[in-house]
Amino acid sequence: MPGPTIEAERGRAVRVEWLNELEGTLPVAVTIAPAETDGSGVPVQCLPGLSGGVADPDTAALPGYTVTHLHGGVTPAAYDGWTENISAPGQQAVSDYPMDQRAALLWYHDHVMGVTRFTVYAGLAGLWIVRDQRERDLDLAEGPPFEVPLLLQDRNFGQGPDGRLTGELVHKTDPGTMEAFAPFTTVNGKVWPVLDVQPATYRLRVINGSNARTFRLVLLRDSPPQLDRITQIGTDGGLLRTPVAIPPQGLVLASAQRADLLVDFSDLEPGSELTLVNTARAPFDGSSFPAESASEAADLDGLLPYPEVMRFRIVRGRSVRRRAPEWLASDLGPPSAHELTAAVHRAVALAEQELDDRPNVLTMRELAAAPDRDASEPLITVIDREARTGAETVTRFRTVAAHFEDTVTFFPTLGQLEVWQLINLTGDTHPIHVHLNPFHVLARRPITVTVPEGGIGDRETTATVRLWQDPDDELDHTIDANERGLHDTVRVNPKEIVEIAVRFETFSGRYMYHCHILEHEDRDMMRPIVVMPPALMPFMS
Ligand SMILES: [Cu+2]
Repeated sequence: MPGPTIEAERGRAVRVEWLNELEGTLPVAVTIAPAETDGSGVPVQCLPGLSGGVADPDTAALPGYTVTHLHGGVTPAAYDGWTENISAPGQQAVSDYPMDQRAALLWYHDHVMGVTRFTVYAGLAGLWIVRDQRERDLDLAEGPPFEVPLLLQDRNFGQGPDGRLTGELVHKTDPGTMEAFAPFTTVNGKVWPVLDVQPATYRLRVINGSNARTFRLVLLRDSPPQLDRITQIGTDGGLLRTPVAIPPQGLVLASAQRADLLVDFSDLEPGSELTLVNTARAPFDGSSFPAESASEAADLDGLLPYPEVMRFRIVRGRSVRRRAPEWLASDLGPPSAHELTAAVHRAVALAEQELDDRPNVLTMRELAAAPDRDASEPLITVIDREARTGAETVTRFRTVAAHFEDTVTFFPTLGQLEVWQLINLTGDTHPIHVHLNPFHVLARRPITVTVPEGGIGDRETTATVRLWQDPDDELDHTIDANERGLHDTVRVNPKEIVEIAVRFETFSGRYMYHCHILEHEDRDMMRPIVVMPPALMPFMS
């Protein structure tokens, strides 16, 4: 873990024969612990072992089915890894990746319907780097030793009778938390590793490959934060326009998000050490934590027993400082006002349905305006208020699809700009991933959400969304400087609408969008989209 890193050159297609040679059954003990805390009040997810849970027999018997998705790849639909196009052990799938896309850090991972949280946790993931000449012209580090990919994941392990970790992977949830937030952070498959670095500028390609955990990364020397050493040059979709500082509280990466960083170790004496720590509580809801307190980030209630991620140890070498180029890329302008007006607008509500005896179900509820409503119909009512006059505008939406297997309602036209509103009705942050083309984050808007008792039904949604900030809401709902690039995954915080602009280009067909918290994706926070060429649209009944 991770799988082999694939390096591809922009414009040179890559064919991969994905041979499923998995033997045996899922090598993960999956359990729901009987209680949220142990006898001394420690949350069981902070502890190794099964915490009194029984290993689930269905997952223990699960053969190695796979379907591979290249996350961030601009890939024809047939090769994109549709979640139900599954290979059994002994079977194979051939995928052609055109690689006609910007240089970026991508990753490939399993996407099997209903069990992605287990297959990725078991290790079916790897990195994929797309290179291009423009990056070379900028003289950015390429390959070892100065370019280092870092795949961050949280993992838990079995515990023997003597208290030692057995090394067996454990996916543990509890009756109050349906996501697995494992206590140990691994980097490229190793718990809390140490990387020897020369006194030089390094290019770190960081990706959060965790099932559910969000990281907010802070670099420490002894204890003061060292965020000034870090310059961010790229995101999910490759280079930003210009280098940016990371946010003052640290670099936030939710599941599947990536950052391309230049980190300056050039002034450090051999023997010095820097530690990378995580200050984000779990489940993550966007709430803040000052970087100055990062050395005290451990928080059992926040399911963060060990903030440690990794250490950098300075070794002897010639001091080489590379400054970030002033300009990085000019090919990622956001859409113009005119394009936005002409765009197709769609709305999706992120909803969590509480269930008594089973883990909650999360869904992406596709909405349609309901001017013809009747008074008894369950609707999402969106209220806007003009600041000056107080005049209110009311729009009502009905839910037209919720579960993955509900009928398709999103048929984007190939080449046409789309604006999607992602309305979060839940209490947690969801990293929403769209397959095929990367998007721009247009806006984050604070909202006040009211959901009546029973408002989130199996397919019906009743809620009121006011387009102004809840007085109890302390989030600032801004777009960070490092979010002004191209993304394939965006965090949608509680009490927030995120607007994205996406243009599906080059390839038509059936794709998906979903929450990248794998426990959410598997428990139905995923929907199909069908991209259609404009010439075929008149023939769609
Ligand atoms: Cu989610």
